[in-house]
Amino acid sequence: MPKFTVADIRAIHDLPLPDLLFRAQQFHREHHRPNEVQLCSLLSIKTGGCPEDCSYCPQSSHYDTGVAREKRLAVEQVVEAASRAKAAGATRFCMGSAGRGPQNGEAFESVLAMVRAVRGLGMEACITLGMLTDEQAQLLAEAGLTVYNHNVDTSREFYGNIIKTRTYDDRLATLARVRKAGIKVCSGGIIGMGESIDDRCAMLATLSNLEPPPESVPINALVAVPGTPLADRPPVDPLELVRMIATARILMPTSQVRLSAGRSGLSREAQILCFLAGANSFFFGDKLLVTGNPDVEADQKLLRDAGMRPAPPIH
Ligand code: SAM
Ligand code: DTB
Ligand code: SF4
Repeated sequence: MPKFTVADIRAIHDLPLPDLLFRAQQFHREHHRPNEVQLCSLLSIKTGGCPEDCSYCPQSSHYDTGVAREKRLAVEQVVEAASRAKAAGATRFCMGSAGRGPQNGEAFESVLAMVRAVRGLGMEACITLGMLTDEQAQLLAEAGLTVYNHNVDTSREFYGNIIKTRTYDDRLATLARVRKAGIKVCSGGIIGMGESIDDRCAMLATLSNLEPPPESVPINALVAVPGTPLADRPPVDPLELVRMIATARILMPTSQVRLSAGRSGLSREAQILCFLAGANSFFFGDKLLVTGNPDVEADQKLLRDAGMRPAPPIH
């Protein structure tokens, strides 16, 4: 028996917004510090030329988006970026690599060295490399990886409309391997791709019924990139993002819920509603993987004006 059915989740999601926010706040205040947000820094360690066909992704080689294929960064470049991020207040460093999954050999050794180096700086290390084998998950665990990001992205039913080169079960199998290796799980999804509200609730059902649920749940609003099949999707209504975050907070009270891609299109007020709804982290820095993010100065001012502060490192 699943803990939550899609109908249970839909009933929460559709509550009057004041009731939804109040319930989310109750869970949020019980398990988290409501005036703190964790600052995460994101770096693309290998950009572009990806063989997968994810319809939202500017890095897929199936679409002409102007994102060039680049060489993998050197370990020193990653250390430099992580040190800068740490000095600016980030406590988690997230590395993203375009591709279906990592190749064994020199490239994977270099990724392991990046993980060790980030951990050596005293930061949480997160990485997203696509599908993993058991052995790769084990090696990442041994290198000290804190958490692996692998999003389910949407509902099982809608998934085939967005990605044809792999299945929902492939995604779940990698998440199970990560768990088995003893690495924490970061998994969430994207709204604004043309999915229904029931698809969003079904995605939250998949995540919240995992045992245990992911420790970290990124909620992305689609960044519609010219050249991708989703280029013409209208922007997400910020109140729909607020509902999604609040529902995730209620279903997964102890997880970090992350306000991820799509902040550039949000007003300061909408972002503060997301924090009230239970988001307790965002990406800090002028760039996501290849698209833009709000300026660091603007984010610092937002936190100051709201009387909020960056969360200290968790040990
Ligand atoms: N290749 C790896 C994979 O697919 O697992 C890792 C990199 S991929 C860019 C990581 C996640 O970023 C995707 O699963 C998706 O949820 C999110 N993402 C990518 N492009 C996006 C976009 N245009 N808007 C919002 N989220 C996006
Ligand atoms: C996640 O859920 N969002 C981040 C991270 N995990 C790797 C990626 C967002 C990418 C946004 C579009 C881009 O810049 O490529
Ligand atoms: Fe490749 Fe990941 Fe982009 Fe999909 S989301 S095209 S797997 S980089």
